[in-house]
Amino acid sequence: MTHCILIGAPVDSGQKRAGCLMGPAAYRVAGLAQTLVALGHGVEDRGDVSPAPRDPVPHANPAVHHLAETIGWTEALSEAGSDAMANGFPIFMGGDHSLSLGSVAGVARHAVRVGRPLFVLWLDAHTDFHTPETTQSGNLHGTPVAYIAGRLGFDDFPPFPAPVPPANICMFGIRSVDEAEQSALMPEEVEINDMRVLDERGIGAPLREFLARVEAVNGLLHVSLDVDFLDPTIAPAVGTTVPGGTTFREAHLVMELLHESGLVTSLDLVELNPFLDDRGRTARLMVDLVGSLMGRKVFDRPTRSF
Ligand code: NNH
Ligand code: MN
Ligand code: MN
Ligand code: MN
Repeated sequence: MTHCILIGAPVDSGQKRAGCLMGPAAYRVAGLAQTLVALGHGVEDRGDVSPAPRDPVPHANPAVHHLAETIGWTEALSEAGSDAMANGFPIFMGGDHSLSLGSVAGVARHAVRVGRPLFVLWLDAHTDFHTPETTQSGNLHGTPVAYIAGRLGFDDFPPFPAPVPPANICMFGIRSVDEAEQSALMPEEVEINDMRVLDERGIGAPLREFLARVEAVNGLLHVSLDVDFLDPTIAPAVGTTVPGGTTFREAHLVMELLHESGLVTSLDLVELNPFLDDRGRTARLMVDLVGSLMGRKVFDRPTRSF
């Protein structure tokens, strides 16, 4: 039994296509809490975080937009995340991916408190490794991994508490990388399992290898699930669709393996734009994936027999 803490993060400032702010409501309507309760977990819904409004913050890169608002979310979600980590298993219901600037900062504060290394599993079509200086779209949802890894260029943000060593960051589903991200990632040890790797090796083997690394050092594991990790044919409710994403079963297998590992300690659900959904199917798929992560099985074997 896990004590799940739902944190609504209706963040829409990290990109330009309005709608992610309806994400938390969609997860509630799609039955996230009920799914967790049916699996035997406790659920505490802390409602939606709502940062105080603040004055605009200018930036040298004129493309950058909603900087002040995104800093506000970062501070508020870091606080909410750090509190929730001390009491249970936080599930951040987004909201666009800029929410992870704050959610992972909060988790990292907790990691320092308990003296355990933090690992991050990034499930996404994109590497989100821009800084506010390198982004061409100006969309700050393309920056959280750079912040988490301690890249320079985030002076306007609160300093990231204990940056995560790049070798502790592992990505799956990658199929859209900007040039500036490519060159910044090249010398780093971030593990990038792009779609080519998944085509060649399948998703299970590289995931098991990563989980073994987490387990070996008793790490905390934060999972950040971007809707566009999934193929747009099964998950249309996202502003940045990229063809060639993961299948229904690949995504569930990831969640099933994560459950079996018992290592996951926090989760982001990001980029759901309910305004773009097809009769709620993307929201329901995301909730079902959380179901697999939290213990729902296709067939309940006494031991793993394969
Ligand atoms: N790399 C692009 C940018 O920074 C796209 C980022 N979009 C995402 N990230 N959805 O997950 O604008
Ligand atoms: Mn706006
Ligand atoms: Mn993303
Ligand atoms: Mn993405």
